[in-house]
Amino acid sequence: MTAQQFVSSNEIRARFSKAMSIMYQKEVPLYGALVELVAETNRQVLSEDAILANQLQITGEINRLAMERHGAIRVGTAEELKTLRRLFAVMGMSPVGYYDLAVAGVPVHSTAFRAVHETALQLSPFRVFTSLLRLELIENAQLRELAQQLLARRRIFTERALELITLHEAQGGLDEEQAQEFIVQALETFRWHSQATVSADEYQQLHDQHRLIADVVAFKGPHINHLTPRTLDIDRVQLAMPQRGITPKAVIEGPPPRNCPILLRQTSFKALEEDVAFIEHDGHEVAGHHTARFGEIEQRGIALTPKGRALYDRLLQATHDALQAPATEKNAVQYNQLLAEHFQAFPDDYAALREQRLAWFRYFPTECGLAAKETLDKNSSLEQLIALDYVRFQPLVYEDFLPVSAAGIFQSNLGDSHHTQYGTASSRTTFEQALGAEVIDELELYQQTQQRSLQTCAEALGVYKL
Ligand code: OOG
Ligand code: NI
Repeated sequence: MTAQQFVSSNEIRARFSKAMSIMYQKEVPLYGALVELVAETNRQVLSEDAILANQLQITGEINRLAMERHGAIRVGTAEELKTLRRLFAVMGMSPVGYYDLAVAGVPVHSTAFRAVHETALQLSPFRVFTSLLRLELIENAQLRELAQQLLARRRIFTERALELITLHEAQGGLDEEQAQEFIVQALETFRWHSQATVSADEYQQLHDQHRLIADVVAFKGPHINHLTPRTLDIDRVQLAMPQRGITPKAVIEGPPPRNCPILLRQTSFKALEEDVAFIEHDGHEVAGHHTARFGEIEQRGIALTPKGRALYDRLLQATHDALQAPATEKNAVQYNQLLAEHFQAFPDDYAALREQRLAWFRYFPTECGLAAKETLDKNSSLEQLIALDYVRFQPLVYEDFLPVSAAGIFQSNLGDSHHTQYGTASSRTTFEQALGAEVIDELELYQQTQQRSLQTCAEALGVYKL
């Protein structure tokens, strides 16, 4: 079979994320209502803000606006995580970044499976925040044993999905029919099962240890726990949610509203209480509830360099220190004020962000630059070309997650009663061993994308080096 007959991994990812979205909207109708609200708000923003509409056009962002989504799952064993890595590889998704959530009282560590090249991201930005439960953090030995047994017993992938993953690895791709089948089979792993694999009593024990543990251990598979469309105005959607019968979390995670958005702002609606059936040891079912699945929205801004990120982390920490308590409905106004005050120290125009090397950019040759190609000094520097308006820059969008924000999203969906502090040090190496691969350093990816855009400019304008 030749490579031409294979469906591209970008195409499989795009189709898969669409199939997942349809499945989730059916499973959680309130998520469908959120998607509608976001689409409406995006249309309004674009019609009001011509500059933004134009910028999204230039960077090609406009094409992926409606499909911008991420999801999240939680798995229980190294074996499950390893196989997920192979499954996501079929869709051109690699593990990027390491997130330690134990420091925030959530007994998991995580990575994000996503496309890494800007062209692939443009075709489908879909990514999956994937967490591995840290069983060693369950203090009760008996309960830990029960969790291990339950996890060892379950099979979260269909036989056919596993065969198709192996086939993909052997032949280097999947043809049309195989790709279609793969999407159907892979989706099964993420489906919701209302029938638990434990008795009501076992569920309660797991739940009492940590709600997240019950969510990972007590079910047949790692159901997708939320999906996330992209909004152009998160504050507007946050305000509009209650009018649609959607209850948002208390505060938006991440930086405050800005002229030049940085990193990632997120908010979610609270997880729904859903009917489940527990299975007693004599085989009969008992009705109960489980609360895990929700909907989220995100607004992405420019990716920050290590220097910019250090400044972000410092200002966010200072905000939390000043609030002296977790952000809740009660202190939300105060939190937002403190956040805005502290972030005044973060430059809010792209030229300053670039000059101070706080953020990553993509560079584009201008029409007049291209027209001047023949007469241009081949030794021109980037700054000279920018001053001549031969080169312009656009923000490079942040494609990853933020550990403090992720912890906030987890916590708002786990009930506010859990603020356990775990003593055990996290370990990226342990995570990578479970994953069976190293996670990619996201900063290198941004640097490479910026560098590639400079290279393209240099070639287009015929200058030696940028
Ligand atoms: C993942 C929460 C983190 C985000 O967007 O930061 C997350 C989870 O609840 O499993 O999705
Ligand atoms: Ni999320």
